[in-house]
Amino acid sequence: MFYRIEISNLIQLPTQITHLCLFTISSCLSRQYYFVNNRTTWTEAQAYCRQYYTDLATLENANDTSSLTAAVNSSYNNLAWIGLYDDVENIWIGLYRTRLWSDQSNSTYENWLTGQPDNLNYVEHCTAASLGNSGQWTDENCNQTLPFFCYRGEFNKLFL
Ligand SMILES: [Ca+2]
Repeated sequence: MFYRIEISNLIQLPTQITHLCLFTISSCLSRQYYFVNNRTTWTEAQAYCRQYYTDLATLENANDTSSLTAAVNSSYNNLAWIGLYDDVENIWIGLYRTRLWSDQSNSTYENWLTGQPDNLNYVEHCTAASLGNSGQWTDENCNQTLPFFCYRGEFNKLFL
């Protein structure tokens, strides 16, 4: 079967896509998640993900959470690091408490477990997904060693 493609469409389409991608880059980018079953601190996990993948996992919506949890062998049902962390410098200078994503994403998605984040003993500045709780998040001490999630960014096939 053949589809007739108008030349004018071929010329216009890339311009529209460039526009879309410039203003909503995340809509062009899909993240493939990888579970790394080595226990490390959050900072070590970040370095590993940046070396071998793109970065620690960023999540933007419930679909991402589904993809993330699907990346795990079901035999592991505890905590694993994701890319969200506290902007500790701002806390120390008394401004406000802000969380950032390791890859600088501006995602505002939240998926906290009930009662979290609680910053227990004032030392919990990193975020872990609880695989026994559908991937919901808890704040944890960054020096704790946990498995972690990396992602590799791929442009949507739709846009290629
Ligand atoms: Ca906590």
